[in-house]
Amino acid sequence: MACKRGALIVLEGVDRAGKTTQCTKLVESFREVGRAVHLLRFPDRTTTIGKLISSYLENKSDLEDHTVHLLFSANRWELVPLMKKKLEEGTTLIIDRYAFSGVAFTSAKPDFSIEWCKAPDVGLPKPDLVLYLQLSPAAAAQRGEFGTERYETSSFQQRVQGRFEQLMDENSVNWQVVDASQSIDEVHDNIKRLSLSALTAAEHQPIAELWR
Ligand code: NYM
Ligand code: MG
Repeated sequence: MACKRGALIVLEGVDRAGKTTQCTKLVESFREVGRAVHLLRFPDRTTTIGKLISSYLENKSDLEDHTVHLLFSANRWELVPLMKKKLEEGTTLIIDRYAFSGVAFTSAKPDFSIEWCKAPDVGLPKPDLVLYLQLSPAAAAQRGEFGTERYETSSFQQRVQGRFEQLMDENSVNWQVVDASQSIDEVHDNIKRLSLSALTAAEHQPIAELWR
C-alpha cells in the first residue's frame, strides 16, 4: 500500500458498560496526538434503515426477529463504502458496536443460532481490534436503572453477555477484554494503550474480511 491505512477499532459490551463514553475519550486522545480519526456507531439511526431500527428499539414499531436482524446488518453494509474510504485515506475508525452486538443480541433470543446470526455480516471490514468492556451484571445494575428501550432488562442482558463470551472464544478476531468496573480514566488508559499498538500493527496490512 502506498500510504498507511487507518485502523478499525470496535468497542463492544453490554448496555451501560461505558462504550459511548470511552469511544468519545479515545477519539479525543487520538486527536491530541495528531491522528486522523472518525467516530461511527451502530446502529446508525440517521439513515432510512437506521430510522426503522430506531423505531423498533423505542418500541414504536414491531418487526419480525429475523427481519430486524437483517436490517441491523444492512445498516452496517450501507456504511462500508465510507468506512473503506476513510481507512484507505489513513483515518482510524472508532466504532461504538459492530457485528458482534448484532450476533450477541439476536442470538440471545430463543431459537437463533450464532451461526445463522453471523451469516449476513460475513465479509464486512474486519476490525483490527475489538475491545470488550467487561462489566458484571451486578456492577451494571449499580450504574442505575435501565432505559426504556427494547432489550434493556437484566435477564436479557445476561443472555447477551453469555453470547459475547461465546464469540470471544474464537481467535480469528483480535479480542481484548478490558475491566470496565474501573474508573473512567483507568479504563481509558487501558483502551488507549491497546488501541495505539493496534494502530501500528494495522498500518502495513490490507483490510481483512470478517468471519471469512
Ligand atoms: N443492537 C445493536 C442489536 O440488537 N443489533 C445490532 O446489530 C446492534 C449494532 O441495539 N441494546 C442493539 C444493542 C442495543 C441497541 O444500541 C441500541 P445503542 O448503542 O444503545 O444505540
Ligand atoms: Mg444504549
